[in-house]
Amino acid sequence: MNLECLIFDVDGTLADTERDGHRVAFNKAFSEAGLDWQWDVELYGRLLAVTGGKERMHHYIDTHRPDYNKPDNFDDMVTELHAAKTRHFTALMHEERIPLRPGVARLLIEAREQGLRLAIATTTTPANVSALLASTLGEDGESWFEVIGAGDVVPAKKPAPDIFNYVLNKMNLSATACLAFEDSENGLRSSRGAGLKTIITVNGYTQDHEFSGAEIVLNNLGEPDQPPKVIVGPTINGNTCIDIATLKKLHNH
Ligand code: XBP
Ligand code: MG
Repeated sequence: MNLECLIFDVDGTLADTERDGHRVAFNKAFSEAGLDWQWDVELYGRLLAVTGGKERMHHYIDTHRPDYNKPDNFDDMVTELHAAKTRHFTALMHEERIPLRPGVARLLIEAREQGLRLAIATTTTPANVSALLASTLGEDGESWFEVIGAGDVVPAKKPAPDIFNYVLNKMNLSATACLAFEDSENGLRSSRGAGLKTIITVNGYTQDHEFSGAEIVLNNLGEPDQPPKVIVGPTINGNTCIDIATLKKLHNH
């Protein structure tokens, strides 16, 4: 089966958005609302076990704040807090402080040159994806991706496979014609659940996750002058970075 399409997760995979993007935006929304909820770097790492911002806030209150008396309209309050958080996150992206991870732009450009199809499968809100792509790839960045599966478009977020299945259906592709790119255990469970071979690039929050079932686990995709480190998986030729030729080999493996 030929490799036809690359499907990317966003948070932690395209860019390291969690610690200095999402976490900061949540905290801004909380203090703006007069709440004493503040998520430090370490706590946020634990809260990442639950994907989705609204789901994460519910999880925080349920597991970390037994002292908090939920008002009757708690669900609406979380929805409002989440809208404020999205506003803060997109504003942060427009400040252009969070770059794409090593090798991401290079690989996307090469994929486009070689006629591969590109898509996104993420739990984050669509506006966040648009803001990140515009700030890193330019105003037409979103148009590089044929389908952007994001947020509440499927009811069950990662680790459920639904968002990857949604993208495959929209593109009329079988999983065997694609590779997925993920950074986390929840992401890998989701992509594998949809039958996708998966490339993992770890980050500070996910380096100790369980990645069995991945084709390869790397520190990042690398650049020609900055080869990636293979953490688990086959050696890639010499000093090369992850390019389309390497991906085709991993896909046929
Ligand atoms: C990303 C997430 C998202 C963001 C927050 O997971 O878990 O929930 O942290 O996004 P993945 P929203 O990279 O596996 O898709 O606040 O917009 O929900
Ligand atoms: Mg991720």
